[in-house]
Amino acid sequence: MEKVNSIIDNLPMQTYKGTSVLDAARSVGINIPTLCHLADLTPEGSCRVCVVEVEGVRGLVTACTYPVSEGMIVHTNSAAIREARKSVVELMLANHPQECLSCQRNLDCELQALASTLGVREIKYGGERRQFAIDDSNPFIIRDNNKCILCGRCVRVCKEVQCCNTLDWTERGFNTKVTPAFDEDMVNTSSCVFCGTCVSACPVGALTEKAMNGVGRPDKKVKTTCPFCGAGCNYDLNVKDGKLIGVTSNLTSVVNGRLTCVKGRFGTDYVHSPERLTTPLIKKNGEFVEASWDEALDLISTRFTEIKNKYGSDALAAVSSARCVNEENYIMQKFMRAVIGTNNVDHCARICHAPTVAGLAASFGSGAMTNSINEISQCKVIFLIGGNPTEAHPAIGAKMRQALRNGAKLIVADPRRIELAAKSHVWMQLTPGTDIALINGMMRIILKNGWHDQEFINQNTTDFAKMAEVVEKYTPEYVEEITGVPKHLLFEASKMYATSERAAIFYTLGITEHICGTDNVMSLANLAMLTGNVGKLYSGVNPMRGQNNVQGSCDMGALPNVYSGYQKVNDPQIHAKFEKAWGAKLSDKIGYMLPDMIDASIAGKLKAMYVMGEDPIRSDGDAHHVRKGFEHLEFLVVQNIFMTETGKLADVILPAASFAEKDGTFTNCERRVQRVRQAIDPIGNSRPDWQIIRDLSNKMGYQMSYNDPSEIMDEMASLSPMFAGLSFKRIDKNGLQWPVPDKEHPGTQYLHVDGKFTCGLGVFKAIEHQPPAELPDAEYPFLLTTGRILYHYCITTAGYSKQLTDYRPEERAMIHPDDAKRLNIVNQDFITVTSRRGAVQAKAWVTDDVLPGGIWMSFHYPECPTNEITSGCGDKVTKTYEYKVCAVKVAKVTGEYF
Ligand SMILES: Nc1nc2c(c(=O)[nH]1)N[C@H]1C(S)=C(S)[C@@H](COP(=O)(O)OP(=O)(O)OC[C@H]3O[C@@H](n4cnc5c(=O)[nH]c(N)nc54)[C@H](O)[C@@H]3O)O[C@H]1N2
Ligand SMILES: Nc1nc2c(c(=O)[nH]1)N[C@H]1C(S)=C(S)[C@@H](COP(=O)(O)OP(=O)(O)OC[C@H]3O[C@@H](n4cnc5c(=O)[nH]c(N)nc54)[C@H](O)[C@@H]3O)O[C@H]1N2
Ligand SMILES: [Mo]
Repeated sequence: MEKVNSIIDNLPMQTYKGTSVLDAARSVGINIPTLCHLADLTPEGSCRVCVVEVEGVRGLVTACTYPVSEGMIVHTNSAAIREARKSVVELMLANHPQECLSCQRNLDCELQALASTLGVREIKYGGERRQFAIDDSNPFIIRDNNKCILCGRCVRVCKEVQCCNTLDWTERGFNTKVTPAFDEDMVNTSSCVFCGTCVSACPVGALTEKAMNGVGRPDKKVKTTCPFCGAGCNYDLNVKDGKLIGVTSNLTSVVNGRLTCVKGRFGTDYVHSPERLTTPLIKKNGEFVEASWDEALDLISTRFTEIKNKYGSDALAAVSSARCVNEENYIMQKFMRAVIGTNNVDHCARICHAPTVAGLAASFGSGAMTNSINEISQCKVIFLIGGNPTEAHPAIGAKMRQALRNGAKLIVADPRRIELAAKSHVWMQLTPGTDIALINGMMRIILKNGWHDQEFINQNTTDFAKMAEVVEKYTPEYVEEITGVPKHLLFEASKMYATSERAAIFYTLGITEHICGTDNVMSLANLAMLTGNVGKLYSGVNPMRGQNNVQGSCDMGALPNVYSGYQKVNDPQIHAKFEKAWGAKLSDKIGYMLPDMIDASIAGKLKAMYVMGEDPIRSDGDAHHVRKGFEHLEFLVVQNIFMTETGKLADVILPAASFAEKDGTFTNCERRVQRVRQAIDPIGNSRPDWQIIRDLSNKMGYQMSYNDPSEIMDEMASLSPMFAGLSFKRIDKNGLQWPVPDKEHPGTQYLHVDGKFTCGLGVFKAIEHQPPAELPDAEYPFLLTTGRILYHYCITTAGYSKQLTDYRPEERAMIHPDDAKRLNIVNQDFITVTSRRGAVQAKAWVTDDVLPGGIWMSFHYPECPTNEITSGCGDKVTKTYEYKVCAVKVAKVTGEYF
C-alpha cells in the first residue's frame, strides 16, 4: 500500500494513503474529539465535532472522513476550531434535556465530558425540547429519543456489526429520530434481537440497559469470558457493592469486539438468582437438610471409599461439566482416574459434538474447528448445514451476516427456514436425517463436472476411490427422493461451493445428533477434501461447539478414553507417563460413555455417580430411562449452582460457585483458551468446583495442593504436548488457540496448513445414507426435531435469568399451517405432543418455517420436559442421542392443561 507524508500540528508523519486525518492524528497521540465516530464503524462525519483545518482548503473539514494526502498540513486545535466545536456542542445541548444528575449515563456521557473539555458552561441557544415517548417496552433496553444527539452510531452498529438493520432514521428536521421500522417499540419489531450492541455505541443516555438504570456507577469492571455458548465472547462484568449489576462491551475482546448477544449482555443476572444453592445439603429420610462442608465431604469420602472397596473402582462414575472451567475439568478427570481408579468420566460433549471429535479425528486427525471465527466475515462462500448460529452462536451469526454484507455467497441446508436460510443464496430444505445423501449428491455433481481438486486429493488424501464409488449411485433424482431437495438447488449449491476459490463449511447439531452423526461429520470432511477446501484461510470444516467450555472439557480429558490433550488411556506409554506424574495406579480400561452409565446403573454394575454441572435427567434423550438409571444408584452426588431434576435424586448436594465467582479458563469453539476472571465472592457458602474436588481428594487420602487454578493449568500443560505452551500469563490478553506446543509458540489460527493433516494423509470415507432410528408412521405421523431458541439456554441457567424469562416465558412448538388447519389448531393453542415414550404440552406456534409433517420444539423449559418424548437411540460410534428425529403425534388440548 502506498504511503504518504503529511504534517499534523507540526508533527511530520507517514501513513498509508487513504487513512483519515482522525486516525493519522490518533496514531501519534493527538486526540481529536468526536461524537459520531467509532473505530469499528464506517466514518460518517455527521456530528462535526472533529472538524480540523487543512491548509489550502476553505472552511473546516471533518477529520473522520477526510483522508490524508501527500504534503498535507493539518491543524487540529486552533482557536477557530475550538470555537466551531464549541458551537456544535452548544447546539446539541440546546435541545438536550438538562437532567444530567438523574441520567443513567451521568459521569459516563461523552457529550457531558466534551462540553466540560470545551469549557461550555451555559447554553446560549434557547432550544426547543423534544417530547418523544420513552420506549421501555422490553426487559432489556430503554430508548429515550429525547436524549439522542443523532450521531447515528447505533444505526451503524445495527447495520454493520449485528447486521440486523433494526434501527434507522425516521422523520425529518427537528423531529428526526432513530427508531425501529414504522416507529414501533423495540419489542414489536421482529428484527431486534436485543443484543444491546447499540447501547454500547450510544455516547449519551439515549440507549441504556434497563437493569442498570438507577443503580449508579460500577465500582469495577472485570473482563471475562461469557458462560453461555462456545463462541467465547469476552466482555466486562460490572460490579457494585460486591454484586454484578450488568455487562458492558470490552473493545479489546478478540472474538467479538463490542458485539454481544442478548444472553451475554442481559442474561448473567442468573448469578444472583435467589434460587442459587448456597450451602451443602445431605438427604436424610428423603429430605434435604443443610450441612457443613466437612460433613458433606466426609460423607462422600466414606461412601465413595466403601463403594469402591465393595464393588471395585468401575462401580463409580462422574459427569464433568462443559459449563465449568478447564482447570475444574482437568481435576475432575484426575480425581476419577487417580483417586477412584476408573476411566468412567464423561460430559455433555457425548450428547452434543462427540461425533465431531470422533469424525474429524478419523478424517483429519484432529477433532476441532479447523479455522477461526474472525475469518468468517471475509469468507467468500459459506456452507451452513445443520446449525442455527443466529440463535445458538449469535456472534458467529452476526459475522456471517457481515460476510453477506461483504458480498459472500451463503448456502444453507436446514429443514427450517432459519434466519440465515431466509437470507441465503441457496437454501436446501432437506428432510431431517438425510444429510449423507445430500452431501454424497453434491460430491457426485462436483465429480461429474470436474470441479474437484485432483491435485489436493493426490497429494494429501487417501481412499478417494472408495468414496467416489459409493457416491456414484447418489444421482440428483435419487437424492431428491431421499432428501426432498429439488435437483436444481442441489446443483446450484454444489457449483457455488466447489467453484469458488475458497469455501468454508459450518455445522452444528443438525449434523451430529443423529444415529449416523459421526458418518455425517466424515461426509462433510469428504466434501472439503474433495474440493481442497481445508488447510487454508477462509475455508475448512467448522463445528460450532455448543457449551462455553465443551471444547475445553474434551481437551482436558473429561472423556472415558483419553487424558488431557487426547492422550489415549490404553496407550502403554501414556499410561505409564500419567501413573508416574500422578503417583497413582491408573486403569487402562476405557470407561463408560454417559448413556452407558445409565444402562450400567440399571444393570446393577454402576453404584455411585458424581455429577458436576449437568442435568442429565432433563438433557439426555428418553428422560424416563435416564431417571430410572439415576434411581438405581446407591449413592449420588450432585454439584451445581442450582437445584436440578437430577439433583433432586441426590444423596448429597454440593453448592458450586458460578463463572463470575472464580478464576480459570474456557476454550471456545475456535480452540482459543481464554481467561475467566473472578468478579465477585462466591455466593453464600458456595465454593469453586476445583476447590471442592481438591478438598474431597485430600479427604480421600490423595494429596492435591493447588492454591490457584493457574497451578492446575501448569500441571496440565506439562503433561499434554499440544497444550505445552499454555499458561495464565501467556493467555492473559488475547488467549491462545491450540495447538500451542511450546512456550514461544504463537498459537494456531487454522489447522492442517497446506493440506498437511494432523494424521498425515486425510482419509476419505465411503458412507451410505442411513435412515433415522424412528420415522413417522400411521400412529405417530409427525417428525419431531428439537433445538434452541435465542433467549434461552439449555435447561437450567437461563431459566434463572429474570430478564430472559420475562421475555420468552414458555415453550412454543412450531407446526406447519397445513397440519394445524387439519388438526383444528390455531396459533397459541395448547397442544399435546406424544411419542412412544411420553407426552408433553406446549403452546402451538403455527408457521411455515417448518416443513409440513414436521414439529420443532426446544428443550429449554422445565414445564415442558421435551426429553420425555425424544428417542434414546444414539450414534453408532459415540452414542450421541438422535435428538433431531423421532416420531410423534399431535393433538389440540381440549381438557385440562397438565
Ligand atoms: N440460545 C442458545 N444458544 C445455545 C444453546 C442454547 O441452549 N441456547 N446451547 C448451546 C449448545 S450446548 C449447542 S450444542 C449449540 C447448538 O447449536 P445448533 O446446533 O446450531 O442449535 P440447534 O437448534 O440444536 O440445531 C441447529 C439446526 O439444526 C437443524 N436440523 C435439525 N435436524 C437437521 C438435520 O437432520 N439436518 C440438518 N442439516 N439440519 C437439521 C435445526 O432445524 C436447527 O435449525 O448451541 C449452543 N448455543
Ligand atoms: N431434546 C434435546 N435435548 C438436548 C439437546 C437437543 O438439541 N435437543 N442438546 C443436547 C446438548 S447439545 C447439550 S450440550 C446438553 C446440555 O445439557 P446440560 O449440560 O445438562 O445443560 P445445562 O442446562 O447447560 O446444564 C449445565 C448445568 O451446569 C450448571 N452450572 C452452570 N455453571 C456451573 C458452574 O460453574 N459449576 C457447576 N458445578 N455447575 C454449573 C447449571 O446450573 C446446569 O444445571 O443437552 C442436550 N439435550
Ligand atoms: Mo451442546
